[in-house]
Amino acid sequence: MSESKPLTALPEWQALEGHAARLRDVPLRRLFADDAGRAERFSLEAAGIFLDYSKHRVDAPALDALLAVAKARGLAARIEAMFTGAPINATEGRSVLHIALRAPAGASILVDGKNVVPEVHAVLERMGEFAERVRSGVWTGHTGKRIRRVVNIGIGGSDLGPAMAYQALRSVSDRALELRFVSNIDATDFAEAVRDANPEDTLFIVCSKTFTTLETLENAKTARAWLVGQLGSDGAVAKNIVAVSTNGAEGARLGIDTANMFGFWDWVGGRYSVDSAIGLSLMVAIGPAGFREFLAGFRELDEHFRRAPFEQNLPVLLGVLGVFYNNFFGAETHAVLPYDQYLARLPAYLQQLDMESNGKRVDLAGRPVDYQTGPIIWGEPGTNGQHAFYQLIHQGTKLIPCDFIGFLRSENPLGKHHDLLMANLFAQSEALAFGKTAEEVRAEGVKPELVPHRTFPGNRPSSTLLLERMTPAALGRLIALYEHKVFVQGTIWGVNSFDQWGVELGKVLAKRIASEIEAAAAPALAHDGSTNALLRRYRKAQGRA
Ligand code: G6Q
Repeated sequence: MSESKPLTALPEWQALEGHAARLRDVPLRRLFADDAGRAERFSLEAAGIFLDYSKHRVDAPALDALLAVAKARGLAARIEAMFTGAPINATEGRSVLHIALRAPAGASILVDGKNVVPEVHAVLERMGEFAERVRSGVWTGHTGKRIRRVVNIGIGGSDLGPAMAYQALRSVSDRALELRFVSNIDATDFAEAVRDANPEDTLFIVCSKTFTTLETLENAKTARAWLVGQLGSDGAVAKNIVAVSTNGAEGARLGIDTANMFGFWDWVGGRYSVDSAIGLSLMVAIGPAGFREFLAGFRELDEHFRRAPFEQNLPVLLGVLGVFYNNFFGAETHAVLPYDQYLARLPAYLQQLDMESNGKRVDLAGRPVDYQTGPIIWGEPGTNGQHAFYQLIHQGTKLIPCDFIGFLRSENPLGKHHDLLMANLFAQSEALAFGKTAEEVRAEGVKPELVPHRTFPGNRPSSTLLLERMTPAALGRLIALYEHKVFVQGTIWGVNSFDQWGVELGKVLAKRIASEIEAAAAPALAHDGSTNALLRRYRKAQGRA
């Protein structure tokens, strides 16, 4: 594990304080007024994404200083280490190779001396065959009925990716098939997903990397019981349930035919797995060709990230800008604001990707950090957010850097909708950056006592990301962009972005408490007073001693 110098001891890091101090009171209005070419200079088009980062509180020297930190933290070497399969997930002794999931067939990426790319393509091939059979009606349920509903059972990384991507790609999905997603241990999730379903034409895809996750195992058992109960035969399991896992043996214990299991590898983190077999439900929805296009989008961004110089590198720029606000401007959160209804679940997906990756308090050497790490990620699609929480972003006391994401063309070009949608996006980033001065408000004839209320300070930074259309390739590019941005930030903060011990503790404690709740005789409770009392109250309500 890295024994490198602590981040705050680096002169490059210390230099950022000076840049932040210099820029803290410089309005974006001034930065634009002083530099007619700013919008052009601080924008970039690569891998199908146009990024305007001119509405950020940086100038050329500050940006150089931020990139110098990335260099000093060995970002270039770390990118190479990831792409070549080095075990950079040090706390779990694993490679981090989501990039191998979209590598071209002829590529070679070695893990322990073995090229993993042929296996990746072999699984993709099997997934493709299966997806085609379901889509064409060759694969039927136990009673011979064509599949009409696919229910993905999984949680966290085995749910959020396919759920977000299915919604994002509805316009290219087979409308004769409906996908549902069951993740929560709350039975309501399962009950509502099957309430109006016909078991004969319902296919469950159980997704679990480990096949040990409480929620998924319980939901899978319930699905099995529902199918067998409704169809009156154990035989239904083989045709109406398939599984995706790295742990085939556990899947088999549930009665799932190993022939209907799709594998992946421990070098794919859950939150980085939407482009592995975890995306099987998505592939059924959009077809193997659509899924290949999705992977091609990731690949384009991967190539860009690996090859482009830092000053023209989309994930690097977004990463360092985020670090600047997070560590030198006291920004605690970062908003993701997609101006596309199809991307409604993107903020939730990025919440996991970012917060589970960089929500860490020790560095790679195990030292507690003395600086802020990952921000809180949140957001909603525009324009809805404008009528809800944007008020705080405009006039509140907190600095919230924003990502505005828009598409040049709509998948549903109806009347003036798209022009109005985009007008709102551009208006918001403009208003946030430039605000409205008290003089401007007064000049509108506003009563003096209302002037402070109607003044907008501006200087609220944002990136604008524009893509051509909401296609599978565009979605792949966007996801890869954020994956690599998280990587850049994790590298600068020196944390392991690829473990999640914080999730594990909850899993272990819940298992222990579940057995105490279920015990027939009153268990000896040895928790804290609060937890003991809550458990007793709950047991009493269930009629247990
Ligand atoms: C993701 C996390 C976590 C994981 C779920 C489901 O990076 O590890 O969200 O994906 O806990 O785990 P399984 O796929 O093993 O069921």
